[in-house]
Amino acid sequence: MADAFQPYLLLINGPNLNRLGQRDPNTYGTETLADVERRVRQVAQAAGVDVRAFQSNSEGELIDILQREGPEAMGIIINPGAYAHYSYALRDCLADLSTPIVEVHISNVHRREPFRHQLVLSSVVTGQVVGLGTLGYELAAQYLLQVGTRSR
Ligand code: CA2
Repeated sequence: MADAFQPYLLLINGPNLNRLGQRDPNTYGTETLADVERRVRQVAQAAGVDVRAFQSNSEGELIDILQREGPEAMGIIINPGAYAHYSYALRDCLADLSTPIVEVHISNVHRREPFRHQLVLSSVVTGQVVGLGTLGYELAAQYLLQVGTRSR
């Protein structure tokens, strides 16, 4: 007999976020990516939901993961890194999904360099959490767990 389907959140981190906690604590805090993934897992597991976490520095790999894991996910948390500012390929990929999506930015990109003010994924995501540090990932998970539980 086939296993019962286990609901999961998809947690995606883009380029350079593997370096979280290694430098620039004033901008990105002191937590590592492993810390962030652990915190999101704790929130999800309390609701009986798994987390599939991926980080990649490559745009194509991010798109492959989203195409493969996105359609069946209960929700997607994505910090696209700098791709958020210019990747129309990632935008097309997210626009193709009907899964709820929360875009997270650790720093308040609107208070930083002008090139970071443009967020090209805005109109294809459900919502954004910007500038609340790594807590933003946890808040995104809480939102997606509530929305997903309602629609299940
Ligand atoms: O604020 C965010 O979460 C960003 O998505 C982070 C990206 C940046 O390009 C975006 O404009 C805003 C960069 C992540 C770089 O992360 C590092 C963290 C620590 C050490 C080195 C890189």
